[in-house]
Amino acid sequence: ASANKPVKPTPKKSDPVDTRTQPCEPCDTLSASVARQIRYGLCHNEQANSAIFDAVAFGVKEQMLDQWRDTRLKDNQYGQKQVAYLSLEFLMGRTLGNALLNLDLTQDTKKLLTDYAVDLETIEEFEHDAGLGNGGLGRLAACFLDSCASLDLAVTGYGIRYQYGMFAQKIVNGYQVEKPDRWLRQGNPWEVRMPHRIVSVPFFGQCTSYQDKAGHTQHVWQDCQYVLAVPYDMPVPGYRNGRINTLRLWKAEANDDFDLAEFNDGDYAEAVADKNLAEQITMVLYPNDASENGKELRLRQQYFLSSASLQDLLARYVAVNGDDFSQFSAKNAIQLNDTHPSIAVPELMRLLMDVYGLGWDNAWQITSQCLAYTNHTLLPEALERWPVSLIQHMLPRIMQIIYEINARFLEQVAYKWPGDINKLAAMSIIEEGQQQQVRMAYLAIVASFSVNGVAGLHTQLLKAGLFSDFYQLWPHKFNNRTNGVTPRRWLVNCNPQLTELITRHLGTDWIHDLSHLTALNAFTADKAFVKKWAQVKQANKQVLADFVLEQSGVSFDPSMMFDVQVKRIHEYKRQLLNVMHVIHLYQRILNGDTANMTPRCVLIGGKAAPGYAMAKQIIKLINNVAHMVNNDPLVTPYLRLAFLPNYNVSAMEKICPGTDLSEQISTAGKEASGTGNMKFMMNGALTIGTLDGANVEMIEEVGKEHFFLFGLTTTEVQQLKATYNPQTYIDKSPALQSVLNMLRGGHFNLVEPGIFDNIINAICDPHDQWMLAADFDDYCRAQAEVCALYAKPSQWQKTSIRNTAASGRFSSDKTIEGYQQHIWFKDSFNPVSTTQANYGQ
Ligand code: B1H
Repeated sequence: ASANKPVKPTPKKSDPVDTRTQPCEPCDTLSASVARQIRYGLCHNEQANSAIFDAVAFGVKEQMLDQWRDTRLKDNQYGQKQVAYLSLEFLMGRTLGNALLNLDLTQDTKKLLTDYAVDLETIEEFEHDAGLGNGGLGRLAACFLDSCASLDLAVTGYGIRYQYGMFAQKIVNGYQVEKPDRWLRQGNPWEVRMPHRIVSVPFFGQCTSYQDKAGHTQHVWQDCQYVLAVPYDMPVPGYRNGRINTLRLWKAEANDDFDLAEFNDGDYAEAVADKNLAEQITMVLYPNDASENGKELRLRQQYFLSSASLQDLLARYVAVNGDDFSQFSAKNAIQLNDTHPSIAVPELMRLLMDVYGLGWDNAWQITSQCLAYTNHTLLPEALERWPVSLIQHMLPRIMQIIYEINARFLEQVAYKWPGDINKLAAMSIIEEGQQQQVRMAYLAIVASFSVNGVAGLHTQLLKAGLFSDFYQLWPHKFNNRTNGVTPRRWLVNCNPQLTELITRHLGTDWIHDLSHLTALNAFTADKAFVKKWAQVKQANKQVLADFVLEQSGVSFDPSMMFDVQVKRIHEYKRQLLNVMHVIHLYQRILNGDTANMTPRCVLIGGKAAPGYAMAKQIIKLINNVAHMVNNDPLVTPYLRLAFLPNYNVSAMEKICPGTDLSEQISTAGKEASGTGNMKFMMNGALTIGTLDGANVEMIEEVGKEHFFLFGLTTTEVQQLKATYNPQTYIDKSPALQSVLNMLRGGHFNLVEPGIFDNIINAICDPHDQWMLAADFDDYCRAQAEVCALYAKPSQWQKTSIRNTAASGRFSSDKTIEGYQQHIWFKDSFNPVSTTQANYGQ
């Protein structure tokens, strides 16, 4: 079989019957839909709450179908540019609450559920999180989908329908244990299988070429194995605007090309069973928040997603426009969420040339005018490289195209820097060495018209560091788009009480335009408002305390300060610094030094990549420290510590409304943006943090007097690196000495000697990139300021109001407006001049 089987443009068919005008039973109300689902959809008489959830979800989906189809029909006319957001991750969480909010069906649902004697909150708990992502990057994609639909943009998310999402985390004897997440076991009421849009993705085989009649060299990729890509669509409703966008998730299935030889040998069953290999491609999400280097199956996933999505886009274009591609880049933009789908670069070239018959120059012009690349990390270990030999073997035609892209690109480099051989080596898409590798970020930059970072500081560092050569060559490609989060999920839906309070004073405009929240500043002078604000926080803290007790067995007292750090466990995020501070407080309490100490409950949650030993040890340390702290009745009036197992999207919906203090304490220059920081701020938490990622811009918005800033700056971290000596900091800090002594003495691991040696050594190692010792004292100083302010409740509450008021810039609506104006629709907008900010380096 050849990968370039000609695909005939589907002729435009005029439907003989417009099914929408055909008579059918009315489904004009949600309660009618739900009643019908219960009667005819479920086919059993179970009235269990899980069955009610299914009926409601199917009913809500039914309510969306007309608008969903209308959106598609409209978009297929290409009245506005279509955007495809390609991402290996969409961390959607639950759908029901958010869909009801956006469709304005929450009240109807509450009302109809009284007939079934159950409330909405109970029903919602029966929905399994769609955990198709690791952390910030995947959740960002989900927030973007909500904002795009709410801004009435024709944006389609393309991802993978993993059968197993992010693993479930159990804690056994303080250690993380991973359990598979079979999120589809109960079925997924939101998805619709779209068998008429199946495409076929080639793997393996080899390349040959021949001269065609016109004397052009034609390439054929042949003897490949094909895997079917079956789309499952999920609806993405905009906020009360009638638009329903689509998240299209691909599932891998075997095709029916049975191996005849095996069949004739009588091994029919074996031949069929073999086909399971194809289906492995979409079996499991890789649970690493820094890339999984060199895993063959991961590359298969990346190519599978890229090829299927591009084939889908091209087929849709051709169905409307025929095979004249001159308008393709005017009508399509493709956003690459990090390099994970960057194999789309050569794949788009391949499809345009080998399937649709375009020449190189034409194909390159189109490709480089529609692709845009977002970088999410500066960490070297997360920069993707694939061995040339692996791509050569799995995707031979793709490797050919990458070589050609590189050859043409290096000509431009030679032209810009004549005679500079080092530049050629430094910028080449192919990295030389023992094993040749393809640098996926360079491939993405070369082919994209836009390269963006995800916060001001991050973008500045990309331009000055990692991508500086490319920035010199193509400064116009580089731009910043600071991340954001959707205020629908992260304020309105997760914090109804605060929403009600805000709306009572500001009306509802802020839900569309979060900058209106600045009007809250005026209410810091209104005593009754401040009091109400405090009451809402108190109620949310009670909800969070109940949740923590249920999940971790630790009892939190809502009269104490709630200090929270939830995110993936990673050394650069410095959960360890947090624990060291907890140990410091613990020692102070044991020493009777409790004057000026504000009682606090510390909550830490997050998953460690299963292969990341140090991160797993840090989880164990948190749990062991928690054990000592929580079981000492002299300590618990001042301090409690809980590790929350299985942190995920729906947990965060309970956590951020009930948090007083948000911990954003990464080593400066390491966290590209952060988005949890924004969710906490929106819900009125104060932040203790470093000058890193989007914290920098949060400080710009709220003012540094309303933020607990500490630690080295990025420049200081860089300068200190060569001469860093933790011992000098330890010598200067009695507090740090005591913490290290207690750890060394085995106080937290009396029955498991030695288990924390690694951690202790890391802190004292001159190679400690995360510089915990250097920042420890200043962190404790900032924490003392936190205590002092918390002891003045009305000041604290006013600062809390100011934080929510200043969070408008971090709505993903704002972020998406930026993508729209400066990337996707660049030509149709006047360039807005921006002044260079200095991000506190
Ligand atoms: C972020 C990742 C990431 N950056 C590799 N990079 C992955 C890298 O599966 N992999 O191989 C998965 C994820 N994730 C995060 O993106 C940043 O650390 C955050 O700072 C940022 O807020 C978020 C969204 O931009």
